[in-house]
Amino acid sequence: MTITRRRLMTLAATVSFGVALAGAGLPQSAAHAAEDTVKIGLILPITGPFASTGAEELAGVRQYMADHGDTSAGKKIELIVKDDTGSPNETKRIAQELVTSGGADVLMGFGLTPLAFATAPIATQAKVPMVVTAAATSSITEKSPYIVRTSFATPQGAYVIGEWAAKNGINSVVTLVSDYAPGIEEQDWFIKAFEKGGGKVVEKLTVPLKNPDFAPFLQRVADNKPEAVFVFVPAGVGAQFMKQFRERGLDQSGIRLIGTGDIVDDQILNDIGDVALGIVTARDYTAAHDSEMNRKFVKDFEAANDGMRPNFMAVGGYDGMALVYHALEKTGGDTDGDRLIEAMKGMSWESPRGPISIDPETRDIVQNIYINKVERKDGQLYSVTMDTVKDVKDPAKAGK
Ligand code: VNL
Repeated sequence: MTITRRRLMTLAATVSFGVALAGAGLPQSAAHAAEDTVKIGLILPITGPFASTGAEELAGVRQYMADHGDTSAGKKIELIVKDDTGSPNETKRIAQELVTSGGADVLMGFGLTPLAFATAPIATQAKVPMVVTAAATSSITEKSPYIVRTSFATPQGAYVIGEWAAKNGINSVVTLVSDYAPGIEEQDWFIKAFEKGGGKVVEKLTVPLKNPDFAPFLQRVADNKPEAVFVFVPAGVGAQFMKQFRERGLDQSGIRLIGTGDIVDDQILNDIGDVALGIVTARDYTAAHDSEMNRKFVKDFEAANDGMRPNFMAVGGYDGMALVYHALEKTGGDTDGDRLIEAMKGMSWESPRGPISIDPETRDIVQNIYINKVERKDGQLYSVTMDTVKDVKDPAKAGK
């Protein structure tokens, strides 16, 4: 925003208005309502090992603004984009700066779980809504009453694919997951559902998150000869995993590959190539989702981003913006943190992934989970939906 004379005068008026109101014992939020700009501090890993997630998220946010304009409830939406490089200390430092000198009304983004964990106390202290559009560990939403999530909770997909595997003739599984909170949670919730359905887990493998060499772990999988291997690696890392999977001949071993959608995320699926054919995963979004809204979303997104296909991270960002726009409409443009959070609770809307809502008790997302199989469609690889489990609440919060 360029500081115009008018803007300076508005700011001065707002400040004195706020002080006067505080003195009169009236709510401070009126001061927020007087601002004509809503600042959204979007913190993402734009560079570093998880830059693919930053790129998808940012493009998703921008697509929402391209579709809906840059105002909501008469307020101009100003996006402040910051790169945390995927380092939790950076995320926290940037968030602190944004809510103090930066004047951010909303914090958004958070590409990985540790980045969201690090920032939660800032949201609480500043009473600023923190819209988590990527990071997926279940407990994130419990770390601050100001957190609302528009991505997914890892147990949603893990539980659904665990049930699916047990029901579809898979009896023995080795789990292989990235060794950090969402990976361990995926492993645990997959096992819970799979064992409940009568399946047996023969070995649990955890792989370092940073610079992973999958070879020794894939050797363990080959030695165990399970009927399937359940895999979780974060978005963007699947291509490297699949390369080693093929190099070690696991694609010829008869061991099936199952997981949550992260392993075959839509940005990298075509690069992975035919070795991905037949992989079955569970996730809240696939670019192949069959709806008019999604077909338009994919077409516009690809056109705006040099052919990059939207993945589940893009849709998390898109819906993060949708949530803020809708909440502002409900508060009449009031940016008071408590009012915005109240407005977000229970909100439901149509997303490119289908119908979604924010659980008013947990502030987490409730959504369909799609069981998808990688197929070739019009010359490209897609995760094509075979089955839908409707309105899935995070099983970790639903007493499962
Ligand atoms: C997380 C979960 C990150 C799933 C991911 O990709 C992902 C997380 C960066 O919560 O850290 O695909």
